[in-house]
Amino acid sequence: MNCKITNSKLDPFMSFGKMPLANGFITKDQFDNEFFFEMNVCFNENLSLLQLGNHPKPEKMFNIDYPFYTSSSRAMIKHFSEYANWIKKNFLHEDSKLIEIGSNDGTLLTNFKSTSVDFLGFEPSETIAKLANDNGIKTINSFFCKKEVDKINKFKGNTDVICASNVICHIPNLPDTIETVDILLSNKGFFIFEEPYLGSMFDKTSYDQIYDEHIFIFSVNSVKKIFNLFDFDLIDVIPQNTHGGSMRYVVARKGKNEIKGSVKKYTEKENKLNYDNIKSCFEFKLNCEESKKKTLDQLNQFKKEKKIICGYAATSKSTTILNYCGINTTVIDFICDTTKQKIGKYSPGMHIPIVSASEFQSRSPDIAYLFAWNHKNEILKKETKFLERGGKWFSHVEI
Ligand code: DWN
Repeated sequence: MNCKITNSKLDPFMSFGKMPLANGFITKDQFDNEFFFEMNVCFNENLSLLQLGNHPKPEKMFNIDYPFYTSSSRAMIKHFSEYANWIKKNFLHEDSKLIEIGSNDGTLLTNFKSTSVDFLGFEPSETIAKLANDNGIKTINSFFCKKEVDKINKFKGNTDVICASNVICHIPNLPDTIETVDILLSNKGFFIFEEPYLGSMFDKTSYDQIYDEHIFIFSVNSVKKIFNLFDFDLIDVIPQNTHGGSMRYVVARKGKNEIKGSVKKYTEKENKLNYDNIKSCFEFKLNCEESKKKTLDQLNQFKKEKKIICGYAATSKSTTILNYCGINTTVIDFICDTTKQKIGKYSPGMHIPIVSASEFQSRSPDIAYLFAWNHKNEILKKETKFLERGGKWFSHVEI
């Protein structure tokens, strides 16, 4: 296995075993032909970078069937409206150009519709790109990569902000992405992206952040080191509450901006906690094993008590939990979800039926495994009746 940035040889520090596609929700007739890969995790100490050892090709994951829509969470719609306002206020002027990588259904870009900013999204899923275009958000249905830049000549060397959210960690050929940013970004432009944060994952033992699509789990040290290789500076980092703990990174051409104190603050904090070296990975591995045991003990106890257990939200993360812990329909009867593309299908690998959110009430489960624990506030607020009638929330992370 080789580092996706430096090509140096890496040995995995842990394996989660055979994993299906995290968003590979399937029908019954597809059970026998399901795709699996061995999900190993490696750490490049030179870059302080946690990454998958092997993974499916991007085209296998992000295609016409991709079923995740950013707008599926109201809290995330609000977050992206605030994120857009922050970008407008700090980085844009009237004639600015802006590109979003992996713009999904346009939840962020829609906030630029009423401005004079010339904006554009790149989205590889045909269905989702079409939805965005139908809603008036100009979206190129493609991966963001060097071979696409000739289609957008006016943006070359002329883009003030290139941004992304929960996307850069999905791109195995990150060097190509950074070189594409280099071609498109203006001399004084900014590359801004936010991603699940390694420190939060280690803190919470939220190992379910690791799945096929999350090729990298970034830290401040790793982002700083990667971008330095390409003549860019990491100039600011801002922690975010989204997705169980994320970090927003602001990157600019080398030497063009003052580097804010936040970068030093977080690199030093990470160094103290060994997040910059493999020691923390070994500890994380032990924590994952302990978490798996605890989860299974608790679920088995619920079963002994004859409780009906369901899953709440068929998240990508749940694919890791269910397959790593070996939880199938003998434990969880169904998973409810709001996404119409998932309802009526079965969960990847463990084949638990996905049902509509309305069945959460009609089937009266005793226990709900909150797979979207990152949307806890939003979900608990709308599901108050569940607790009132004696239901109990469960998760492997503290909720
Ligand atoms: O990086 C990624 C993140 C940002 O989003 C992707 N690789 C894919 C996706 O990950 P996820 O599936 O773990 O995302 P969420 O946002 O934790 O979960 C989304 C799912 O949860 C959707 O299927 C909708 C469902 N959901 C629900 O059923 N009821 C969500 C909410 C808020 C709800 O109330």
